[in-house]
Amino acid sequence: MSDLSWPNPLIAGFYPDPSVVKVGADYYLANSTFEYLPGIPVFHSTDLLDWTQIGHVVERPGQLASAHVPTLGGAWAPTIRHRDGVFYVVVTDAMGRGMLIFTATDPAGPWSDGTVIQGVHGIDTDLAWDEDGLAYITYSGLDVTSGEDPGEHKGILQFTVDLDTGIPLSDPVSVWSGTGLKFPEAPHLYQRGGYWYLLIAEGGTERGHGISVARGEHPCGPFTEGPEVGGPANPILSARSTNRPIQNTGHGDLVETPDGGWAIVMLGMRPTGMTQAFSALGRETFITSARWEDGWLAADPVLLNPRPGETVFTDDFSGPELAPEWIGVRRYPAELATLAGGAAARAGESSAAGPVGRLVLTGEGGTLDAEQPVLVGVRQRNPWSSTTVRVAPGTGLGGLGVRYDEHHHYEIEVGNGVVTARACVAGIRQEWTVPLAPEHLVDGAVTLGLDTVPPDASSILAGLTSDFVVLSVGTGADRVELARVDGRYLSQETAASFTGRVLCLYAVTGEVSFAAFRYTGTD
Ligand code: 6LW
Repeated sequence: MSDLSWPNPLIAGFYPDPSVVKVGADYYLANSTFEYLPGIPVFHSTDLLDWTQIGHVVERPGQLASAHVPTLGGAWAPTIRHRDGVFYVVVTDAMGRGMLIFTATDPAGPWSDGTVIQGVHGIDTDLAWDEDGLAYITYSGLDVTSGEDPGEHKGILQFTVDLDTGIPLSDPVSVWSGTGLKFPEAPHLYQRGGYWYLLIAEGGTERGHGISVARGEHPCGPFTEGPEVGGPANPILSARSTNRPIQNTGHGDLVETPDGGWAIVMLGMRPTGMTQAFSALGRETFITSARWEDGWLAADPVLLNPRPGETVFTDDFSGPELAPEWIGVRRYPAELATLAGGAAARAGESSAAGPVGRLVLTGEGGTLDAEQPVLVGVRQRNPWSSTTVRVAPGTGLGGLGVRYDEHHHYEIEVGNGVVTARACVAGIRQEWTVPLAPEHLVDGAVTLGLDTVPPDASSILAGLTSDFVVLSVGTGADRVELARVDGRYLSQETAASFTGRVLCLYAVTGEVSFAAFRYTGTD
């Protein structure tokens, strides 16, 4: 399968730091989720091409210290592995509990409460076992446990650990830390053909990102690089200084393909623009073929190959619980959202306003600026997209938004007899308000729309190079566009959070009822 053309992105939207494991004929993949809950989605595939989300590692309070974690904190860079019938996810709860070991016999969950690795602080934990079953944690020496200045980067380090107790069995020692590029991170250790291979990312998660490899005879090294001449030179994979459509490629995990070939699953971004480019969707999951050449690993460039057709995600809120795509900020969607009318909708009844199923959020006074907004969201998965939802504000206030973080969000909301569109960028805010027109209110609900559209040619030439976010109310001939906002400010490069765009339903005050959520997107 190594000559197969991979779909790329492999998993679209904010799904960074992928780690993958093959167990028999099955593949499992996990990602970082930072301050969002539930945390660390687990995907399943049998062909490495099509992935279905089967659960989350973090689905209960207490597994991560997420309630007040700063933006950027939370679940950083999981590694998923399997041994003797047990699945392991090792991860850093950044600015929270620290390095954690989660286990499950079923990767769909439930996962354990998480065992803290005691006395060691770092990120990007990897897990591997030697022939005697001794567990090695290899990690990146950046201490983000406290949220204070992490100080000097200590390179790639390693220790052995008792996985049951989290107690280290040896002191951390330095292992190979790359070719000298910044931020050696994302180590993964593999045994193959008499060697142990240490795969790392270096160059930083921005445009200089890449993957480098060294090998040694023992899991603890010493590790040496491959030949500069005649062999694949480090970094074996990087888009740095290229104008390839997929940039920032790095943080990869190696996996055997179903036909015995090899592939690397990694994070990357799809920046748009001619000079300065902006990545609205954040860091996504990509894949490329890898191969062994004289005992060294080589990788192909990562090619853009979006899945054809339209991406459609609709939710009429008629199910017994929310779909796993819905996430919350520092709180679980299930804590915030009530589903109403679902049973009637399932029985096939509907009102003139559409499906009976409703999602109800009760505002607590906080806006999208809040540390814990009353919000449930799904990832924006395509650059060009259209999202609509029917909102019945009742006596409350709420709406539809797109969030990068609490300092970067655009939204449109209804309540108190008006419709307001708003753009918030790093504390700067602008609002556009119109009275709620009678033709927009049908059975107490209005349709709010949020589209992401390509910039026109003159905007591109003027350097407006991402997308426009269009905020509207109403449908058909009655649709009114309130604002068309430059999308650059909700991108990885500008917001600088590690996440991506999340399309969200939110309530500020009162009980706000949502129905007929519809997302469509194209690449
Ligand atoms: C992650 C590090 C990185 O820990 O970004 O791109 C950090 N790589 O490896 C957060 O995702």
